[in-house]
Amino acid sequence: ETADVVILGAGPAGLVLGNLLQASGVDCLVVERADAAQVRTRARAGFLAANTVRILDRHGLAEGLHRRGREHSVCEFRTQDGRFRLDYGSLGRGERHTVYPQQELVTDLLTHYQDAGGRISFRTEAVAVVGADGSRPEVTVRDPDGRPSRLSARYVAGCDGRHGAARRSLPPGAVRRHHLDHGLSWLGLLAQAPPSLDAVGYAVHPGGFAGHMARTPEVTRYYLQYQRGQAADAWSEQRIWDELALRMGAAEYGALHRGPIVQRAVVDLESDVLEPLRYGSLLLAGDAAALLSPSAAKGANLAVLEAEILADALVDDLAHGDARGLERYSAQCLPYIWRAQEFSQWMLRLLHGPSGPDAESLFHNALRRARLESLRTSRSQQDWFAEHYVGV
Ligand code: RFL
Repeated sequence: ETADVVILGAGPAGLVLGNLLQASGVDCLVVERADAAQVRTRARAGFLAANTVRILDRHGLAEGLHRRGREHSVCEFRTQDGRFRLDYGSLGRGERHTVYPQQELVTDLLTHYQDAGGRISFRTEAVAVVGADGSRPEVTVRDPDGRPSRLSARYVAGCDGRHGAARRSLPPGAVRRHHLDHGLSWLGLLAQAPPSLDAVGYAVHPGGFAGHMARTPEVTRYYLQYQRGQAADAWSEQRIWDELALRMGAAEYGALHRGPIVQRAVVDLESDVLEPLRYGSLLLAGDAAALLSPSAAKGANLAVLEAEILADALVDDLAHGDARGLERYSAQCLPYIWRAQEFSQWMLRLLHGPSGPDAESLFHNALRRARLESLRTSRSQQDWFAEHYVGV
């Protein structure tokens, strides 16, 4: 089989790219390892930035999120010094989040793509990209029966995440990987329970960070800072709820709405950026291009932004013979990625402190307290926060 653009991965990056290419008449094929049902139900992100919604609007891909998503604009910090709220929707640029579960966005994108005649092969795993240094790259794949075959393309878009075939196919030294392991882990939870507060909740507690994020009226995401290496099922549901209640100050601020934990996964907090985001005819977008710690909810938003930039560049080249957009692609995306990394890192340091009783830990914790205090009291700090929190 052949296509002008073979897209690896049907996540937000791959499906936005597929939709935009399809709408411009560029011949493309999406190759996805999982089956369609898995793609439609994988719960992950949920907070879409205003710019992400503008991009999806521009291409007629936002109908579902306008119908079923909910606007969100308040976050609450809970610390040993008390709690405070930031109505970030009326600070900074006055932008809000749209809360829309990622699997619903992916489902909308997939439906739209297939209705427009877009081609996608599910249960087909990309094994490697070969010949990316030339003008006729190929993707070796294993079809649903495990049979190997080859797809040839003019360009391959690596949208297959951090463990995908695109990253694995980069020859040593071709691309630089900037990498930071934050040494922290979160237990990410989905609870079958309504949200416990009408805000994003960030609890900074001596026992560790805890987070609360609305998803739908029936399902809420929580995070608990968790010991690195500990199995996801090490804690009972009772222990999880008790720990969430403790760190979030439920005794003082109101009980949490408890319910069955329907999903749990350990996330080791790591960040990386590949530079450049291109190796010959292989282009990277989304988590394949850069991994962000989930502290500031930037990953899915960057994926959509990069997919739009990449689609424009590919259309310019394939439909109009103008390769300048592709030459600029990496340099155009990297400043957005690094700014998102910087803010995510700032959030991480706001939310976590070293736990030891040694002088250095105490110093860092005092700094963190000062940082929170300045966020609570300084209008210019709040404007800065709001601008970066909702922006990409
Ligand atoms: P995805 O969504 O991981 O999609 C990649 C797709 O590629 C497929 N694949 C392959 N297909 C063929 N051959 C192979 N060899 C393949 N290897 C992989 C996979 O099956 C999959 O379908 O990447 P994409 O499109 O780059 O999108 C990135 C986002 O999904 C990611 O950044 C966010 O989910 C990160 N993230 C969050 N981002 C936000 O903006 N806001 C949030 O609130 C937020 N919360 C989160 C998150 C990520 C989380 N996890 C699980 C890492 C919460 C969590 C718990």
